[in-house]
Amino acid sequence: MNCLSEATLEKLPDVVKRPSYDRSAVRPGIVHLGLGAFHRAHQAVFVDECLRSGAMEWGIIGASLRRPETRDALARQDWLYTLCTREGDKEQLGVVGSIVDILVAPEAPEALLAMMARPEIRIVTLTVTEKAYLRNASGNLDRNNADILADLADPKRPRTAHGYLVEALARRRAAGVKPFTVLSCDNLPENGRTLRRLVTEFAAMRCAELAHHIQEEVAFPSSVVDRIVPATTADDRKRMSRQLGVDDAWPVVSEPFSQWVVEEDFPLGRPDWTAFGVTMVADVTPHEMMKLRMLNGAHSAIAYIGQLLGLETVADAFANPAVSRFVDGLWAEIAPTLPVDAGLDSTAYATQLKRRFSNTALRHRTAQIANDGSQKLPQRIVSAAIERLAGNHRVDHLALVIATWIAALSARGEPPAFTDPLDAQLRHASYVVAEVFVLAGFAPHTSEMAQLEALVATSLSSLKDNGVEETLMQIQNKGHQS
Ligand code: CS2
Repeated sequence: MNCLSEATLEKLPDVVKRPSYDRSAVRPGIVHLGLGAFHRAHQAVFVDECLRSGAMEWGIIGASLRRPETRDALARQDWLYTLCTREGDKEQLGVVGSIVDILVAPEAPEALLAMMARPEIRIVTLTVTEKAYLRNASGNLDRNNADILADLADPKRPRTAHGYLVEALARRRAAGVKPFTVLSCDNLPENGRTLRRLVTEFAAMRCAELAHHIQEEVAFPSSVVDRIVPATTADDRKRMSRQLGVDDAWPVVSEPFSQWVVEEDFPLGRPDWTAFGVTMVADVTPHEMMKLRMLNGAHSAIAYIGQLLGLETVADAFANPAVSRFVDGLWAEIAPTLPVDAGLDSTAYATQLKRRFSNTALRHRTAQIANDGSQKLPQRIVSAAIERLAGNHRVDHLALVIATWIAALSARGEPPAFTDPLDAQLRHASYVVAEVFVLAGFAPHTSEMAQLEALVATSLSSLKDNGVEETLMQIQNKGHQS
């Protein structure tokens, strides 16, 4: 079978949407760091819409910070790939053309730095995942991280996103080129401000003046991204290639829903995203809290409970009434912690989430979401629990999510079904609650944190003594009594 490429686009079935623009006329305007499936199903699709409207100066140069697979697969396809959106038995295929080149950072650090320094690059977007922000237990830059130290020693061959951003910004400054806007698209609270703080801290280890320049001159708008994008499987690839009539070695699968809320701070301009469904705001905080706590918080709960009950996907787990009732109880604890003045409706949001979590066509594996819990739970679960405890409110469900995380970590087989950057230390600590709290940086040690730790320990004992289903049932009954 021929492979997907510019040459085979015209052979695709009529129902498949494809780039309607002349891709040879697209000029790069964005560099994206962390070229995973999420970027290709989200930001690249919004940019594709802009290119369709004729704004040809916003092509994306994708950069993989680690592995070459995406570049290797897409190089044969003129960087084209298919996005398949699925819900129930509805499926829509479209070819995305907004990525115009891919660099693999470890192979070509100089090429990536040179690209980022070019004046026509006005935005650098990132999806590098929570752990790549390299925060220590207090949320500051982990100055002892081996990659950070390597980037300080050899700034021309960075390993970290911080290293690339700082070296590229230094080169632009030296050449009198205005800084690009840095747009974080990771699931972190205040992702732009957080990244600014970490990058400035890193720059200060190189040069105080450079740190000052970044602090004062570089825009780091925060953004909230949302689209459920499970890892693509071999079955997906086969199915799509069959439907396309050509081979696509690297397609992506997602739900139809897609949301992007972005703070308006782009000194060098930006694509006209608002015309294509992006919400531009002055402050993303209310959207961010709702998304991180309601969606991602529930996702983590479903992932760990699902792992403990042997349920493979989110839809499988959510179809279990004990799990969906638990999630309702969790949302009831979370909703009052959300800002009220932004006019966002958490009840309508929860109703929409129920439908999204029930999408059986996605096969979003609980093991995939279970990864990196130590990096995810602070903003998804712990912060809401602490706020509630400070107001003397119950946190049974929030505490149980943390307990299921610890239980699922200790019950992983070999090879482990999911991993965590703290694995070595967590194993060493034998998954004892107090030690896990310290390692995961669930600190500072306030009275609320001590209370939470005690509640998690009780929940963990219940999981061990009574089993998962019985514990879920008990929590439900407690809710009715209180
Ligand atoms: C998930 C997210 O893997 C995870 O931790 O919770 O990737 C989630 O699917 C996205 O944030 C949805 O927008």
